[in-house]
Amino acid sequence: MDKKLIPTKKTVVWGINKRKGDHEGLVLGERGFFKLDHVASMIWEKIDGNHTVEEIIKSISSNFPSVSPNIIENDIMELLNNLSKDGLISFEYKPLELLLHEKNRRVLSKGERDIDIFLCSVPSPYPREMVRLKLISFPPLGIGYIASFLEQYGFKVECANLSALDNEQIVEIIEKIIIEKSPKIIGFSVNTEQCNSAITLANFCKNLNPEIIVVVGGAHPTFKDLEMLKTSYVDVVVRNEGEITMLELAKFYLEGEGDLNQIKGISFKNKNGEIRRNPNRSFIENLDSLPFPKRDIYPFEKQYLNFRALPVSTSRGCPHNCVFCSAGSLSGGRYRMRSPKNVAEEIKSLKERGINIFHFVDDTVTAFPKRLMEICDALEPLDIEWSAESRVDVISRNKNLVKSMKKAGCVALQFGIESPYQSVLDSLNKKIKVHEIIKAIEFAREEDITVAGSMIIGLPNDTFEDVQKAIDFGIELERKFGVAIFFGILTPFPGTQLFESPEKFGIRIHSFNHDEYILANSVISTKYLSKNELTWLYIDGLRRALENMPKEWIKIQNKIGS
Ligand code: B12
Ligand code: SF4
Repeated sequence: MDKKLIPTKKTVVWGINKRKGDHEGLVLGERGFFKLDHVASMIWEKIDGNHTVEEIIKSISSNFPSVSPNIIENDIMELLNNLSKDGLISFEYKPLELLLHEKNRRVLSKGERDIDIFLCSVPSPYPREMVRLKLISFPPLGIGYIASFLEQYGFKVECANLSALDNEQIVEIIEKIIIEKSPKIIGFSVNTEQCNSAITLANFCKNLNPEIIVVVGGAHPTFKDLEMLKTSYVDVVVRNEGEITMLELAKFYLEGEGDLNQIKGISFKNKNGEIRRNPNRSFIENLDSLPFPKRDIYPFEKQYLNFRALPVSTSRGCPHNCVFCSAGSLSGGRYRMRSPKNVAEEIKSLKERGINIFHFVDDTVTAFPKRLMEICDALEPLDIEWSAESRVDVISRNKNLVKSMKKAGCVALQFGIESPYQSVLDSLNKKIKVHEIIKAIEFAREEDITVAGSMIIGLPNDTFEDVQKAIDFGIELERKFGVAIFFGILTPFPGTQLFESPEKFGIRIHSFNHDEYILANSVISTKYLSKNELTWLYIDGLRRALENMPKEWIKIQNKIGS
């Protein structure tokens, strides 16, 4: 083994049990959980994508001065080889930053412009192997909507989902697009965990062409506009919805029309380098007025027929305001819906292109049962399959709605269960009842709809024992009803009440490194639980949930993909 190689974890799911003073690790690999002893855990912690094998050996040796360095070196190499054989680490991965540093600064000659705007969603720090599980490789809708809107006005736009590519491919595609097609604007779609990658890539683009305009939008920049602009690689932040704002920006930068100071919904740096935040833009009320989103998004344009499910959005926003979720503030509390006819037309047009499976990405597609009934009536003759997320309250009160959903092709539903304790649900402003959780699951299962439920580890006021009992509750739902349970650690995303006032909920935020905001490792501690205890409880919950995962869910997941 070349000691200059950098070993990198292929999983983000691991934890060390420090509660009882021991130092034992538990790691989730593709073939289940692996236990790591004391020393192996120390080595595992060093495998962070930044240390070479040589550096890891040096650092571990310094902890054991009385042991011969040769023995330590051999043991470490053997362990690394075994971890690699078990599929837990890889040696080929190069961090994006490293790859980009290897590239020379290149200033473009001004040529003909092939495209006006390049839009992409950026990679997350998740190891690329997670992509193989198709967790993040949907063709994204946000940039798809903006692209088709801009194309209506004659702008030439190309899109890519960089989340679905490995780092070498990302560098290659960005270079190719910027050098060969010379777009004037590059736009990045950014969630919190992707914000560091977005900044790194923005820097790379500016190096390739210092005149390119970098625009960022999406859930993270909407609330962290100043943070993004301070990096100096970002020119404009688009807050909230992007279609109309991006059109005005395109007109300004490409046609010299308008004035940045007058474009609503942007934050930007003016000529003097001062940061300006313009007033908010109002939300689009008539969603039917938008063109259907562009679906030809690299690398999906040729492959998406083989892809498992295509995302469709039938509404925007959420009328609720749960303290851990940014859906309410992202949409300014404005819930807007497409007409059933408009939704059916889009699905029909995709069906004509050979697509039969869809995933409704709405925050809550069931908010207005009457509209959903009408959508179901329109979808029934199309003979398609679909999945969606829903609140439990609506489903628990509408058995007929569930029947119609089933007839219209609904094969899977995901419910936000969050907690089995009524007082905790109330403190989250979730506005659901525990009995509604059970009822909704029963109704869906009676119609043979596969059910997944998400639950949160680390809710305010939960003790170690409370969380263990909450996990028991989730496992019981798996065993009794065949529900697939997914746990996530409470994470204070920008735009949530939890982020704005953590102290109100007895939460301490320990890390503002957004790479860590992935729900699988803790960035907080609560009144009763430390950061490590939360991670450990999460892993324990995950392990038990996977052991009891209904086979039916695995089948449906292979079909739907998320
Ligand atoms: C579908 C979805 C997913 C899919 C994404 C698939 C894909 N490739 O599209 C999957 C399941 C993979 C996923 C995963 C996760 N998700 Co998610 N997801 C969503 C969901 C439900 C819908 C997204 C969507 O398509 N919306 C419809 C489109 C039209 O809206 P949009 O994307 O917001 O885009 C508009 C604007 O934001 C803006 N805009 C967006 N990008 C850009 C770019 C530019 C240049 C401009 C100008 C404007 C702009 O303009 C668009 C059009 O108006 C949203 C909730 C929501 N309401 O948006 C959560 C949401 C985005 N997800 C969220 C989270 C937390 C996650 C996960 C961390 C959860 C997890 N660990 O499992 C991961 C992280 C993945 C990642 N790498 O970032 C949070 C993000 C919070 C945050 N601050 O980061 C959201 C907001 C949910 C919530 N309410 O908290 N997610
Ligand atoms: S958790 Fe669900 S119901 Fe609550 S605000 Fe978010 S999307 Fe709406």
